[in-house]
Amino acid sequence: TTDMKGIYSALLVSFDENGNVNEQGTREIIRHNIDKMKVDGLYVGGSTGENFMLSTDEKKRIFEIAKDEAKDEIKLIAQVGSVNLKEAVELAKFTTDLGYDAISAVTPFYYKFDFEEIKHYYNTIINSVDNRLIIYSIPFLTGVNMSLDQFAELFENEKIIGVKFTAADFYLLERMRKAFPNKLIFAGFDEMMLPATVLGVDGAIGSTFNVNGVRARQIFELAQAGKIEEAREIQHVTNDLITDILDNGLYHTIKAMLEEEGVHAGLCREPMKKTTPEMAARAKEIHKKYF
Ligand code: NGF
Repeated sequence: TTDMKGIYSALLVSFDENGNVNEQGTREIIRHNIDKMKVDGLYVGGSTGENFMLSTDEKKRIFEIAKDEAKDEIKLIAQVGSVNLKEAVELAKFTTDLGYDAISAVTPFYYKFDFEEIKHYYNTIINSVDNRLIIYSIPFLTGVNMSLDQFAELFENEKIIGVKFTAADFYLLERMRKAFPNKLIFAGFDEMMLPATVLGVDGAIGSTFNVNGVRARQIFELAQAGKIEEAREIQHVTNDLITDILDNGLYHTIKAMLEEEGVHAGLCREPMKKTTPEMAARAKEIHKKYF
């Protein structure tokens, strides 16, 4: 599992005026992440990829584009989770055949699934393929909170190698680090990367790394080297940036900032709104302020 450690951008997808995937724009976002942000990998099909608003065919096409553009230059993780378990299994097989280094799956959401159902979901997905799985835990969007004991039960399956931990519960994070020294833990909140790194995460997966990947790596590496004050200074600048981004609209603003760099990151998918001229103008100011 050590091969999977590092900094991953949660990949954005470029959509055109009609809400269709813009393949060329998406390829440019991928190249920008590899060539300029110097990420170790991409997390494809996550929240940032607007995945839960897409059809199965669209998801497959994006997985294909990412693999075709990145080849073996970086690591690729495919988020295949879906409340439609048959779709999740189909995508797990599809991305494993494409050569994805690992798959990931969000906890099943919307219905109040009990833990036995959640466990069945994960084991069904990963036991259908010859691959490894990273749990995607994001309680603030899914409403699913799992305990230390429940994570331990999921981790009994050796093919479940880690978790993307998008939560601010640092007590649980510390307990997980101690309990599972050999599982991979990825920090999911970019604004809390420094404390998460101090607690020993193996890497981070973030939306803002699509534009702020260089600072993100600095925070991660400085903190790992024990240079906490230097790391804190960069986290401060980063969080000024993230506050401005969140205030103007998360994915819209990151996409509009990428446009400032000549990357055709495009629009968001409905029901998300189209980026307004005001939002684009503000994104331009934010870009100028931090880069
Ligand atoms: O965008 C979200 C959810 N979370 C991302 C990150 O966890 C990636 C995080 O970077 C992710 O969840 C995914 O794409 O699957 C935040 O955007 C960032 O910390 C700003 O709050 O809202």
